[in-house]
Amino acid sequence: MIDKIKELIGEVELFKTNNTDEVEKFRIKFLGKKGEVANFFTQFKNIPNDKKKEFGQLVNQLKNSSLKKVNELLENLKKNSVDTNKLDLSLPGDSYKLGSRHPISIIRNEIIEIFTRLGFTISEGPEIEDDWHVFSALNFPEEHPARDMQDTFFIEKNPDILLRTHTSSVQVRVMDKQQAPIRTISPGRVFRNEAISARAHCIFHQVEGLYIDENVSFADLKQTLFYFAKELFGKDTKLRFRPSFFPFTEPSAEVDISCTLCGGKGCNVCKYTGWLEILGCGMVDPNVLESNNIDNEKYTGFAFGMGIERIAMLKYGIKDLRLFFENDIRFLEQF
Ligand code: 2NM
Repeated sequence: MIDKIKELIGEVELFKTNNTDEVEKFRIKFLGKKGEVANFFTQFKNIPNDKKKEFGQLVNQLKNSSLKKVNELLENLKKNSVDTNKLDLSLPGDSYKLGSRHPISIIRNEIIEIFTRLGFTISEGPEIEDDWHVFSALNFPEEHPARDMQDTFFIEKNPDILLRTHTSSVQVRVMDKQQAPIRTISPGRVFRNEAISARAHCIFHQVEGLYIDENVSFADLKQTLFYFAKELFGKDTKLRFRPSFFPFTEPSAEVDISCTLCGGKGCNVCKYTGWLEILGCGMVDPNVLESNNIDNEKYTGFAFGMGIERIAMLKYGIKDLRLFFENDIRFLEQF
């Protein structure tokens, strides 16, 4: 009997719970009317006289430690639970911080929407490319400086595997799979081996366009880009074409829009010229059509390419390109 009480005292010491029902079960087991403590007290008269003192002390110890344990557990439960009587259910909840789209995604989606309205499809392709799709199929001569390590990132010093420097490589893949007519734009990330500054980054985003059909002329190119610029920058936007050079187009041009800030009067954004450069374009060089197995007697085409960061900087008045890549929430939540 003495050993049994000692064993129960040990059990009481070790008992733990976070559950109100378990505490009540424990209380009934030890302190209830028919519980262990009451049971031992009724046995008291049967205990031999020389053991009564020790027995009585142990039963009292069991009773006191059980009481203490129950109080402790109830106190704990109270501390850790919310008092629903004091809870004001009419208070407004904590507000969630909603995320927002990255400015590059916003502009890319706007560009995509404008060109899909003109019947262009969207095409995508790999960021790791081979020389053929990035350079050779696009009429870049063997000794063209873009093929230099200084300008292009090569994978493991293999001059055939590289990070695409423009998304025209996607259009080579479209021409592989699809015959003319083709009307597609390819938005995507491109890579150039450049020192990072406020105006340049080694990773940026482009949208390139390709339109191939019978009788496509420079007039079609101008009209398409004119519509695009008015949709993106507003209906009063003027366009200026300046002769230029790209390996994959002939003739080629760079396109300026009238300054979005001063409307052409001259300000520090347009460096007092009234014009801002937004893209490059031209008539697809017949060599490119031939390299891609498109009949260059029957078909002509135009192509263009623009940097999304540059357009976002102009539209939002952002002065440092690096902001697009830092993911500073104070910058991002403004869009
Ligand atoms: C530019 C400027 C001019 C271009 C050419 C092609 C393709 F695939 F047809 F050859 N895609 N994009 C192109 C033409 C890109 O970016 C400044």
